[in-house]
Amino acid sequence: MKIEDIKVYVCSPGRNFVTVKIFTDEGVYGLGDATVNGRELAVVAYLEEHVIPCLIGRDAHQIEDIWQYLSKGAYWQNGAISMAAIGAIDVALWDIKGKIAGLPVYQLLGGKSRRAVTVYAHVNGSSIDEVIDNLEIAIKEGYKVVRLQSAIPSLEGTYGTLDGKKNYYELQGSRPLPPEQIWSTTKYLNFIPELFKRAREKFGYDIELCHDIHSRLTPIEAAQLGKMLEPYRLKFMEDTTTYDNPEGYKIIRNHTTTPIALGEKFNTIWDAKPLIENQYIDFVRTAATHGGGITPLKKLADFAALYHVRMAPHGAPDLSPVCFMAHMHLDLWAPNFGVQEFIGFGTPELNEVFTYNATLKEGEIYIDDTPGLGIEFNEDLAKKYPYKRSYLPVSRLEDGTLWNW
Ligand code: CS2
Ligand code: MG
Repeated sequence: MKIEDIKVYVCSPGRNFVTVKIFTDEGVYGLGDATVNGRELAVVAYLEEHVIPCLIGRDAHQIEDIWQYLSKGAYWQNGAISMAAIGAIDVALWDIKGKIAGLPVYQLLGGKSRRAVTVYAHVNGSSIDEVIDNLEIAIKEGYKVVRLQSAIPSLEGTYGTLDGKKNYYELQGSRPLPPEQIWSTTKYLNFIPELFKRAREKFGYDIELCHDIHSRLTPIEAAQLGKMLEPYRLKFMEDTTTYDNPEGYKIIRNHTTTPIALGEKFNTIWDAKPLIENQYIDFVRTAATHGGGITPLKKLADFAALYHVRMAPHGAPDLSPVCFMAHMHLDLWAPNFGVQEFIGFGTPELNEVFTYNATLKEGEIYIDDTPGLGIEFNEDLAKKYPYKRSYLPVSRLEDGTLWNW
C-alpha cells in the first residue's frame, strides 16, 4: 500500500488547526494533527517543503521505519515544529493501518485496559467564589477530576479575566500580536492555597483536584507551593517550573509529597527520560501531536510504567479533535493511564469540520469501534474558516521583566 499524496489543511473553526491527510493507492486515507499554537504555518512549510516530498511512494504500512526516517534521518532532530510534523504523519499512518485491519487503533496497541477514559474538566473563575460555584456545576455534571484555576486579586489578566471574563483560550484571532499579562509570584503564593482550602471545605476529598502553574515558579518556590497544598491532597500540580534543568524537579520532589505533572511541551521521550527515571514526576503530559505521534507515545507510556509514572496527556483546545481521538485510543490501551485533560467537545463550527463519535458520561469518555481513529475531516467546510494569525499571551513581572508562560 503506497502513499500516493499528502495534503495539509489550515483552518480556523474557532481557532487555528493544521490537519494532515495521507492518501494511499488503495483508496484508504488517514488523518493527523500538526497544530503548534501560534506557529501554525511553520509546521505547514516544514511538512510541504521537507517531509511530504520524501514520503510519496513509500509503503504506508511501515509506520516505525517512516518515523525513524523522518526523525533520525533528518539530521536536525527534535523541536516543536519538526516533531509536530512527524507526529501528524505518524498518527495518520496509524489511522490508515486501523482502517485496513478493520480495527480501532486501541486494538492495534494491545487492546483496552479499561472501559472508558476518565477526564479532568477545567474550572476557572475571576474569584474564589466564582471558581467554587463553577466547581459545583462540574461535580453535578459528573466529573470526578477537575482542574482549578483562579484569577489573583489585584493581578490583572490571569485565567478568566481577560477581555470581559474570557478565558485566554478564546483570545485566538482577536488580537494581531501577543497580549501581555502581569505576574507576581508573591501575590500568587499568598492567594492560591485558599482556593483549595475552600474547595475541600465545601466538597470534601472525593473529588480529585489538579492545578496548572504554567512554569512560573522557581524550583524552591514550587517546593513551597507543594508543601502549602499538601493538606488539600491534589491529584497533581502541573508545570510548576521549567523543565530545562531536570535537577530543579529534584528540589521540588525532596520537599513535598504533592504529586507532580509535567510534559505538555516535551517533544521526545528523551525530554522525559531523566524526570521519569529519577522519579521526579508522577504524571507525564506529552501529547501525540507535539511528542511525535502514537509511535513514541506508546514507548513513553511503557517506559514511564517502569517507574510508576502515569500518562495524563495534554488536552488543551489547541490540540485538534484528531489529536483528541489519538489520545482516546492511547488512553484506553495504556496500562499506566492516569487521567486525560478535556475542555469539552468545542464549538458548533469545530464539530462541523471534524466529526467523531465520543460520548461523555459521568466524567468518562466512551468511543465506538470504528476502524482507525474514528474521525472525519470535511475539507470543503474547513474552507469557510480561514487561518487567522494568532498568539498565546506573554507574561511579565510587575516591573516589566519578561517571565515564563
Ligand atoms: C495548558 C495549555 O492545558 C494546559 O494544561 O498548559 O492550555 C497551554 O497553555 C496551551 O496548550 C498552549 O498552547
Ligand atoms: Mg498545562
